[in-house]
Amino acid sequence: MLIKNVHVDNQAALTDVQIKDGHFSKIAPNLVPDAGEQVIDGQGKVLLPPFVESHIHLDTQLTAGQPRWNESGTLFEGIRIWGERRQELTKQDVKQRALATIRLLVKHGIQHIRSHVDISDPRLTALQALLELKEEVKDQVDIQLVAFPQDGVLTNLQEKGLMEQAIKEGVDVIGGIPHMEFTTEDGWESVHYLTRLAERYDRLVDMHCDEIDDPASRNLEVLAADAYKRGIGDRVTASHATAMGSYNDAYASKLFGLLKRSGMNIVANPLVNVHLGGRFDTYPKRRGLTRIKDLTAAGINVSFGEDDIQDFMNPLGDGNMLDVIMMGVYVDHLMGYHQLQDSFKFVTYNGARTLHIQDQYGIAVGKPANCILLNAPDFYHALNEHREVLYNIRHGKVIAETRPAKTQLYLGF
Ligand code: 17E
Ligand code: FE2
Repeated sequence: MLIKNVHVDNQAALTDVQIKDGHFSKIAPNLVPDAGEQVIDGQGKVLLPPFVESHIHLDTQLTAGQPRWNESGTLFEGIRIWGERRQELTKQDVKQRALATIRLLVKHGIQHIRSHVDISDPRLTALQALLELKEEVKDQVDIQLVAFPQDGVLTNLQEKGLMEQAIKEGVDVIGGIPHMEFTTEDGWESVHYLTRLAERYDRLVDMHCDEIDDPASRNLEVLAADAYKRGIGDRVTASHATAMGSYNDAYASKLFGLLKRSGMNIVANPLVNVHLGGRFDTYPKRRGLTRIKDLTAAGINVSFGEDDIQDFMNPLGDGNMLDVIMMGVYVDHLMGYHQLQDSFKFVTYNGARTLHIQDQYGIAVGKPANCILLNAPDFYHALNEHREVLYNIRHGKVIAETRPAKTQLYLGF
């Protein structure tokens, strides 16, 4: 396959990209197609590596209203509703909703997904379903599974055993939720316990960490210190980290030093956390997000996730990462022209770093030929005008193609 005239990685220069045997083979202007080679005319549009969804819960998606809607909009009501819905899970139910979600993601240019999966159900139904699904779809999308103890590993007395079982069944990543443990000390202990497990079983770590508007929720420093001391920072992620939006600046400054030294990653979920955050404030009302802009400026890796699509935590969402970016850049004041142009990195290269897949990711000779063609001359226009992913290409084969809708105006001017 030869893709002509594209702005690779949103760069100003135009080039061509050739694919052979599922890998990028040449990247240079004026390449000539071989006899019979498929040619895509990029028409001066942007070619990026596929979008990375670095935080979603495939087991809970598309359950909005089941058994009831989250009318308060709080995380806590959401967790209660899930506690009810979870009792009805079957493998088929999970697989069918997860597949429908993956279709939405692929349509919007995603090929790499990190999915948390709740392991509080002693039958581990959702995990079994997603382990099977991961295998079934692996030619089209890469899925990492995170063992997510929604009810806490110390708070829910069964959960330690379930965590070890989930690891043995093959999860890629160890999850956690220290801010939901009964006490501050239990939260810290859970972090130590889980990072120790990660070392013992050689797994990545991605905890829901301090997803609460409580400036006293400081599990992130414990996780960062563990990551630093164990030398596993690049394999460790804190998701949400929204308490950081409530920390004072002096403390944040100290924390940033530790985060930077640890080399760990942060995932922000701008849509869901703007929606769930600030729910206990009247006015002034906090935004409930982590410090995307400051973390980025400090050289700490931040990627974005959708978290939820049409469930008890988010009634909206259709798999489009542009919506996630849009919310993130608005809420954390990343609205400078260059910040907007660069904002694709939150759902591409930064996401790949979070997932620890950089070796196999990116548009470069020798790497797997995974890429997306956006219907825009640069990322600013793609974001602003919600442009389509025209082609989602996996190992040199088109796995999704979108034809833009055409509008005809009848205005007389
Ligand atoms: N569970 C949780 O604790 N936080 C979330 N944002 C979601 C599930 C989606
Ligand atoms: Fe989450």
